[in-house]
Amino acid sequence: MNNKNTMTSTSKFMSLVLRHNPGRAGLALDAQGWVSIDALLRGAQAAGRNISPALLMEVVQSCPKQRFAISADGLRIRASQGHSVQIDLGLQASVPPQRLYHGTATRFLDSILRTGLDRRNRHHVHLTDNLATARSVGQRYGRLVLLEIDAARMHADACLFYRSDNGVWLTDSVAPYYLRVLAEEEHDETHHCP
Ligand code: HQG
Repeated sequence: MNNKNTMTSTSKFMSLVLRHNPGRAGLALDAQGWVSIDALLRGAQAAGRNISPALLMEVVQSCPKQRFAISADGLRIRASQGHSVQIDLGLQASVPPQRLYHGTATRFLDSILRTGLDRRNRHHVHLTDNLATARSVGQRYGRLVLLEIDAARMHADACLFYRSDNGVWLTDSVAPYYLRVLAEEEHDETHHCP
């Protein structure tokens, strides 16, 4: 069992390489974002990081968000979502739940309500069906504001949704008229009517 700091810093390094900067470990991702695990471990070593196969497997398996996926043959790895480099995860469009959520910071709110949610540096706007996840995502950037997205209406309007392997809902953008700011008393899942 590796210690928590080692696990967190390894996970961050793997996210950096597999989502944003494969060159950091001298790698190129294939068109679907996969890279050989051996090459990743060698590249990490060359970049001054000692990641053993056991540490890599522990990071993959214990990640609460299941950020990484291993190929069926066990030889390759990729990030399940969150990329800024151009790859095609090969996701099929899916029917979203009626409502989805996005947590963000109050300082972004004016801009979001004016122009909608856009994907910024990532491939997609990230949404969740889970208020607790939306809360923790939004809190990373400052004072939390929770947005509810009328996903049923977007779907009826032919907007496409994808669900990543680790359960994140992805879409290209969300126009302001599909958004509603949740009042603070709606922030708690247990008080929220379906
Ligand atoms: C905001 C984590 C102003 C948006 C999570 C967000 C997620 C706007 C920030 C994943 C805007 C982008 C992604 C607009 C969007 N004006 N601000 N028009 N449109 N924004 O980190 O969704 O831990 O790229 O609200 O679980 O926060 O990395 O996206 O605050 O799934 O695995 O611009 O990251 O996963 O921030 O988080 P991000 P996100 P991991």
